[in-house]
Amino acid sequence: MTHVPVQLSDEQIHQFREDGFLILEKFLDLAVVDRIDARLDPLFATQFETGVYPDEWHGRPGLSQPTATRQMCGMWRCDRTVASLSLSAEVARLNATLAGWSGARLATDSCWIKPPGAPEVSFHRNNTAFACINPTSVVTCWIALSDGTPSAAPLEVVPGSHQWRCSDQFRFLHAPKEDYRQLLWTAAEEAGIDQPESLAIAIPAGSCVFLDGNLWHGSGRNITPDQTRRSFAITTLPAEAQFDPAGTGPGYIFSRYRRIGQTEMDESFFPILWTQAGDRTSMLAEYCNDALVNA
Ligand SMILES: O=C(O)CCC(=O)C(=O)O
Repeated sequence: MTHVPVQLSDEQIHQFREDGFLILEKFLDLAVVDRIDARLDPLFATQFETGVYPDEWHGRPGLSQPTATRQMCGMWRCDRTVASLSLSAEVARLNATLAGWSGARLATDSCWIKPPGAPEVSFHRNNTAFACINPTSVVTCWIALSDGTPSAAPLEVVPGSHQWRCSDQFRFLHAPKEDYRQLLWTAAEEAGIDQPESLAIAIPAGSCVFLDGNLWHGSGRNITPDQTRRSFAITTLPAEAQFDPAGTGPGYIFSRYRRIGQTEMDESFFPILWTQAGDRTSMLAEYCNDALVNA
């Protein structure tokens, strides 16, 4: 089945810029959801179709606590079925259109699987992980792969918090010992906001939420006895993004891809997915299908 391109209205774009997020119901066909979802467990069982290991990996069945959140980043290089969604021009076009960019390149992809009992994910802003890149500006398309419920650790966002003037630093996000909203409280105080309110987003499988890179978000404990919450997120940068010169911004995983003495971002790691002018990194056509063109 072919995915029908989504036409974002001016109102939806305005809403994204005002609130810092936008929900799109029924974004993905359930056949695409199932195809991507079926690849995740094999990846956590170290079955990497391309032989490449991911950039980041948290929660290993058999080694970690059974309730640990399973998160992996940079999965598109490990598996070409996953890549067919991560590298889709459609997601990149929507991310770019909401942000007002003329093009988008992949920053990273990531899955977040929270089994019953999974602990909290600390509130954070995605831009913080990209501080070594200029502009430090990402948009994430977070896609529900399972039907969300209020008790199964839905994604929580703080509407309007992308506009706060506050600072923060990259931190480990999983199973915090302190209140998972602690950094949120600190940021709100710095921004002069009294009692910020978060909104839980429990959406059905195939629906998605776009997140501004400065929006504060996180998720609570999965308190259901039997529901695993599964999701997949695609994060993009503006097409023209470059590394800051070495040493000028904290790098986390991404600065390892900075070439010595150069600021250009290598398209093998940060491919151009969509531009208004119709550009796309040429190797993508060879690497995999586009899940939303040949769905
Ligand atoms: O799914 C979650 O619990 C957290 C997701 C998240 O932080 C992200 O996609 O940036």
